[in-house]
Amino acid sequence: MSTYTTKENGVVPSVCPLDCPDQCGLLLHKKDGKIIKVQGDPDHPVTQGNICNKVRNMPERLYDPKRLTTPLKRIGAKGSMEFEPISWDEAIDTITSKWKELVADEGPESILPYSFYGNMGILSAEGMDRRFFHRLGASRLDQTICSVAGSVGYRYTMGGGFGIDPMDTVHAKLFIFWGINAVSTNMHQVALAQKARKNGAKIIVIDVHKNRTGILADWFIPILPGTDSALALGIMNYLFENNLADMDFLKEYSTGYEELIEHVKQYDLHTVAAITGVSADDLKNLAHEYGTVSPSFIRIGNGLQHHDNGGMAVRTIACLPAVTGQWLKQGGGAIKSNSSYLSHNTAAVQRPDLLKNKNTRFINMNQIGSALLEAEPRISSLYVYNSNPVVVAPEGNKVRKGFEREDLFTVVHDLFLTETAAYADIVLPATSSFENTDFYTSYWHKHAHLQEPVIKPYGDSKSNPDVFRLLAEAMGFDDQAFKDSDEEMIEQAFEHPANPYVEDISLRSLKVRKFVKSKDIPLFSRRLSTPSGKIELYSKQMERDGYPPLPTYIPLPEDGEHPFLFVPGPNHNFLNSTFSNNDKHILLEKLPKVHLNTRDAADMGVEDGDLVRLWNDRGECQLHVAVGENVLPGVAVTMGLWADLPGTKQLVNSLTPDRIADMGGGATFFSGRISIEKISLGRKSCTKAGSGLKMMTEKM
Ligand SMILES: Nc1nc2c(c(=O)[nH]1)N[C@H]1C(S)=C(S)[C@@H](COP(=O)(O)OP(=O)(O)OC[C@H]3O[C@@H](n4cnc5c(=O)[nH]c(N)nc54)[C@H](O)[C@@H]3O)O[C@H]1N2
Ligand SMILES: Nc1nc2c(c(=O)[nH]1)N[C@H]1C(S)=C(S)[C@@H](COP(=O)(O)OP(=O)(O)OC[C@H]3O[C@@H](n4cnc5c(=O)[nH]c(N)nc54)[C@H](O)[C@@H]3O)O[C@H]1N2
Ligand code: SF4
Ligand SMILES: [Mo]
Repeated sequence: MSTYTTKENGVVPSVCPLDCPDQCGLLLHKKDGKIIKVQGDPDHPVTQGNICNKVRNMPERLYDPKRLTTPLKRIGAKGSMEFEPISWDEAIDTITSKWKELVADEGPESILPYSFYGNMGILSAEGMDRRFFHRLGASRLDQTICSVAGSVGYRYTMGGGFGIDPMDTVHAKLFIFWGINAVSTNMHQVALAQKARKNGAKIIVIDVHKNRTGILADWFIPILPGTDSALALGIMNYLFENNLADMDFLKEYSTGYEELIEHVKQYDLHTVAAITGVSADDLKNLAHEYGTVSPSFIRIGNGLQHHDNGGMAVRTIACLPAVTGQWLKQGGGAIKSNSSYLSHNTAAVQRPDLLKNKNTRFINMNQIGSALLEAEPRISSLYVYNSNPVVVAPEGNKVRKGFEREDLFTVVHDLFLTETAAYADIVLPATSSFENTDFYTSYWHKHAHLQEPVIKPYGDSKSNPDVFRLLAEAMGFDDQAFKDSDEEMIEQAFEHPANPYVEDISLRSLKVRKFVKSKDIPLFSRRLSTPSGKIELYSKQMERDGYPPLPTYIPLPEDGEHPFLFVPGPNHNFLNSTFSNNDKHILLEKLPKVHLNTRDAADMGVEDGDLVRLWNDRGECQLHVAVGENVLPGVAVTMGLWADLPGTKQLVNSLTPDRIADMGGGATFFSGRISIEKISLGRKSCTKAGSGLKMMTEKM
């Protein structure tokens, strides 16, 4: 147990636990045993004392009266939010009795964990939980909801989550934010770009929506959703045609450039303009700048890979810095994710060896609705933690129908009675990250952080690892794996000779230094982790896996006869659905809106503020319109994963497809089509939505 818990007052270092690339160093100010203020840690080498508004407001979330303090059992219908408090003993006994029965009657695969990174702590998100479910033999969850398609596409090209050190990007003279709303989702990368801009750098944003990031760009390039591969291929073609490619770099560090040169000839300016909506002139200017300004840096976002062709889109963009030889320039290159630098010993932490049946099925988390309704053999129990699938998963109506199943035994472990918890048979209260021991590894900058408990557990809440220790004991699992302490697990994580980048990181170094950087080994001083050891412009592995071996534009599939492509992304003041239950954050976001082009709005006879119905074969939503030039005609954009408040229909995932992307089983949130029609004048409906909001927050 840490010394921190004994200090009632003072300032304690910490780290932001949220699923955000920046992973800020924090200082927690304590008074009388409570956190009263959250501040950025000025000592953190990357985040340097700046944090976002969401986390500055964290004390409100920590001490929100709606926070769960005790286990609950359902006493009303599923979804009715009627629960009564029970003890931990009763909760654990109810869960494990049911699971023992299920294991005997239906086999352990009838039980499914459902989790993501509501808390990015490795022990909280992929530690004792994995050990437990491996030992139990439960169905495995394929964790595909976030970035997997792009990660697989990037890995084919670059060998893993390896980009440049973000601190080097201050040296770039050209920044391209490509499919990333970085002002909201990676604010310190924007700070670095602004710094570079003072030294003459130019910022280009390529996006389907001119949001906060588009607004700060020197040049905003609107693109039609799902067409980024074509744009990148058009740039490559221009670079080769105009002798702007770095042939020396390509010869030395890549495979297949000769094939690539021939292949991209089909992507001439006019063909690409017709596909992407980017004019031939703009494409030419963009390609010319990319070919002549150096160092240039591309920050590849998650948005552009939430498409059926998202893996290939990232794979294609990842080829660009090779064509211009940018990887060898300080500040040149790209970042998709830097997670591989800090990869730890997952086998030691997660213990896959405890799983006896190596053929245990996987359930793709993007298809949880279908899985609950159709999987054979059926899923009879679900254990949800670190995630809120009823709001965040696609095909939301199917998801809710699945959760309503009377014969499904559902447990939800969370800090709040979320929309998902509303369907639980047993709800368990979770500690916040500041109440736990854990470690964190950023997927953007290259630092690992230690979290030690800063405050006592809130009410009777427990951390994820502690709940799994209790469940293991009650199931009669007496393996040493369940007796390891949190600190022992952190030690095991960094016993990892396979990754030289984490050589300096250990429990001890983290305790002494708060945050420890991965080793600075230049990426191109070693073989890349691709089969050839080089950047694979031509990938034999992709060919073997059934993909075109060269980067290729593959259009989005049909999705019904609906006129709009629907892009429902995250917003500034929530983090996925986290904070969507906080009045301050809701007020900052005002209302969920759908952004439409002026021309489309005029065609439909709708005006700014009007309430419209968005619908397709999967479901419907009712949102207020924001009219303008922020999106291209034929595109409809919403922001934020809002809860469905009484009197509203604003769950955007009611409309999103659960089709699986081209790579890694990824999500296709942004590849759905919708129709839109006017309902009534805005003002009246606005009031209605507002009062619904109040009702909901009072109820929760
Ligand atoms: N404030 C805030 N920060 C967050 C989050 C949050 O909810 N709120 N969520 C966190 C999580 S889990 C993640 S994964 C990241 C996500 O953060 P980002 O990587 O920024 O991803 P998104 O915001 O989903 O999408 C980025 C942009 O892609 C655009 N886009 C959509 N389709 C296309 C396309 O086909 N082509 C192009 N060029 N652009 C397209 C969208 O309009 C959006 O502006 O942010 C993390 N940080
Ligand atoms: N339409 C649409 N849908 C999307 C996206 C999109 O852009 N558009 N983005 C997708 C992406 S990129 C992602 S990553 C997913 C994210 O989806 P989720 O992972 O479900 O993220 P959150 O909605 O933030 O929910 C996290 C939950 O974990 C809880 N939690 C936090 N800490 C702990 C803890 O220590 N223990 C336990 N037991 N619980 C904890 C929080 O209270 C919260 O309820 O959403 C996806 N859904
Ligand atoms: S959400 Fe992101 S920007 Fe905000 S404090 Fe956490 S890591 Fe930093
Ligand atoms: Mo994500």
